[in-house]
Amino acid sequence: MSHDRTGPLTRRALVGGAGGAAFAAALGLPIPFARFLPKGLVPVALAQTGLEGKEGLTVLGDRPVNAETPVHLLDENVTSGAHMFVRNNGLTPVLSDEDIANWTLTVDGEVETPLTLSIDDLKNDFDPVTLQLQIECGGNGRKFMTPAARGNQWTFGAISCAEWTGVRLADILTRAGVKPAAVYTGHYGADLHLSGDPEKPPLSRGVPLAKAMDPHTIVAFAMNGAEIPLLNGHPLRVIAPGWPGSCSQKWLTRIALRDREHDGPKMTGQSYRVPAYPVAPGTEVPDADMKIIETMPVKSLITAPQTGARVAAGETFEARGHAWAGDNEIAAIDVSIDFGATWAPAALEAPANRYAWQHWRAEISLPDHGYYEIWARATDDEGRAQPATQPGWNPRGYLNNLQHRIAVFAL
Ligand SMILES: Nc1nc2c(c(=O)[nH]1)N[C@H]1C(S)=C(S)[C@@H](COP(=O)(O)O)O[C@H]1N2
Ligand SMILES: [Mo]
Repeated sequence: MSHDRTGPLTRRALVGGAGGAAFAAALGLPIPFARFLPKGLVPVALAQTGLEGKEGLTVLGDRPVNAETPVHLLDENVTSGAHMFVRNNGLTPVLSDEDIANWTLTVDGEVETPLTLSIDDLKNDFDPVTLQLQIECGGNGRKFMTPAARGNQWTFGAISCAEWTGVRLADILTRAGVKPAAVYTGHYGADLHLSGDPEKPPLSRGVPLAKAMDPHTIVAFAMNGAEIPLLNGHPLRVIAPGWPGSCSQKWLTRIALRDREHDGPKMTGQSYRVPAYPVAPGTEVPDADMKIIETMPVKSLITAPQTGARVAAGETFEARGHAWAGDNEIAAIDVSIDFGATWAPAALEAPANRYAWQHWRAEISLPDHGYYEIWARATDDEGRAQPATQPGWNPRGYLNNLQHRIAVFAL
């Protein structure tokens, strides 16, 4: 297969080849002493793209940039750009106004008519859709896996639910004409591999054709009524809601229809895969026994009060948060103040639309002064509930949907 990526940044980057020349292309200036730049060192100007526009996130790493949202900052019903987590596998592209103005999406592979669409084409030639859609990193919760799994040690904050505007991927693919051989998509973005090699996409994942044709899978050009934040994929990204966030390609330049399961970087081996059968914690599992993660599991958060809160004993206060369940809906959410010995149902709102997280609230009063924990447990519409500790262990620490707990001091 070809790893050709289209789009302004990559075309520019391709002019120079790998290493220093590619960095120069990304920076828009030559690097006179590029020959002395040690291999593996990323120019500071690229590595420190930083977290512009973000507020209060916990930084897990800066090369690539990875930052999660403290749970209490996820209290908003619709996640703001400032509070949306960032998960990068490569370098955030450096984009000029011209790059954005000339942005195109190429649709090729197993299609009757390959397309090259500008963002104006998407806005003018297709029906717009606006939906609240949740995106959760497949590794959210990895920190709580025992034995530990390598990778970003996300706690609870690699989840967002913003309001996205774009067009249905199904409409784009239908316009191109889906060939009978097509079974999977392959997504490509304009971010640069950490090595600076423009031939190597940092990540290129895809979804089965049925998920691509789902009316909630979109190509988005706006978020919360404004531009998408650069770190979250401006000016164009896929949203394949309810599936690992890695299916939602940022800085989208190309979608290829494949006649087989896509095999781009992070699609194969152990990436975003779990054992096809339950394994004991710590087991080494051969690649052949790993299957691709599709829907994310049922999960919930307590976004208020903030953990560590002081409340008055015997007085009522509100606890609240959100719950979501991948392709499914939430059927119930229960809260406990006695370490899970007893549970009481919380009030649950319907989702704004399918694939939006659902808000819940509960009136709580703590009987006496002392230390308490509030635990939340969501159950999906197929009767699956969150476990109190880690669910099935898997080598890369994906899909950890253990219950969220907060500490509360009653005074
Ligand atoms: N082009 C590109 N798209 C990408 C990634 C990436 O590294 N490059 N990371 C993916 C992963 S693993 C996740 S979880 C989501 C995170 O989306 P966010 O950074 O907007 O929160 O983006 C996905 N899309
Ligand atoms: Mo992810």
